[in-house]
Amino acid sequence: METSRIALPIGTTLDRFIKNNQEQFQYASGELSQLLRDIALASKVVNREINKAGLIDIVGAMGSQNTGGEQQQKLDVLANIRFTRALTKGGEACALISEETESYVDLNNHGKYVIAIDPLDGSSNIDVNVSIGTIFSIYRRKSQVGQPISDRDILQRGEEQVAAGYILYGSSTMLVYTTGHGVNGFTYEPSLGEYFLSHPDMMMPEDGKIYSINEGPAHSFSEAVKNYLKYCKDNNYTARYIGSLVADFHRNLLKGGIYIYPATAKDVNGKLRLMYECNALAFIAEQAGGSGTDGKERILTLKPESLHQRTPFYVGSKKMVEQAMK
Ligand code: P6P
Repeated sequence: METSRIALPIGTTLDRFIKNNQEQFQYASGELSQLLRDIALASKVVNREINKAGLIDIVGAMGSQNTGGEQQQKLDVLANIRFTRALTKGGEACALISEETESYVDLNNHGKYVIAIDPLDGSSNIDVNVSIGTIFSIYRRKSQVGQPISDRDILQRGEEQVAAGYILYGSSTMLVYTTGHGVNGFTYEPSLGEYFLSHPDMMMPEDGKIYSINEGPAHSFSEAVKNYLKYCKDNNYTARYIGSLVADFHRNLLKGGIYIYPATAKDVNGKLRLMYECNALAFIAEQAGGSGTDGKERILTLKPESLHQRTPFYVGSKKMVEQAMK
């Protein structure tokens, strides 16, 4: 049961905001709050490493591959270590699903929450100094605390998320998250080591004129996608594609727009991952008045069959996603 929402002023610290948020939930006992703090702490460490990546030997590829056969960048692996360590020390998470690890990681059997995370998305942009991001989803475990983790804890639908967010390591570093009661954005002040509320109650414009898609493989797009792209061009929309999902999503959240990664000849189920990319951003989009689908269904209703499964992804302004679905 929620008590009355108190609108906190711009400049409120993330910690104060989380504490205030918790007080709205009569039975909240603080674990979710602590979990959000653990994620924020890890993001501060990753942010520091990203900002000096050019100066110390952590750019470039590891020479290894991740679960999807993609070249692991050194910062990918570092970010995964940082988040895994923060969540392990925090003790609130019982299991971690990560793009960087084949199976889920058992963390602490007494933790109440399951985290799905892409520690560093857009890693191909790291060496060219383009914005990159972390994406996370938080679920409540289904099994009893203390019991072994099972697939029913791990493979949950996006609509079961209790919280989701992203960190955008851009010209400024921002943390944007929702606990199902709206979306709020915090800007990081490195000299103080604090996130401050800068974008309260974020709402995605209902319509927009920006479309984000890699048209390289357009020859293999479905007729529906080709028709939608023609519609965008006939209506003089603007094409903006950074090649970093979090950066494209964040711009569309602020200005209105649609991001599409459809099925292609190379990625017949799309390239993006349901568990640790699409579910989180679809939850945020819906909380901000937008929508997220796989071209047919709401992303949040899709039943995951495996940890790293891919899905076509259409996310952004409600009217633009509806138009693309026609
Ligand atoms: P492409 C980055 O690898 C990523 O997962 C997203 O951040 C980005 O939007 C997309 O893939 C880029 O993929 O095929 O256009 O290079």
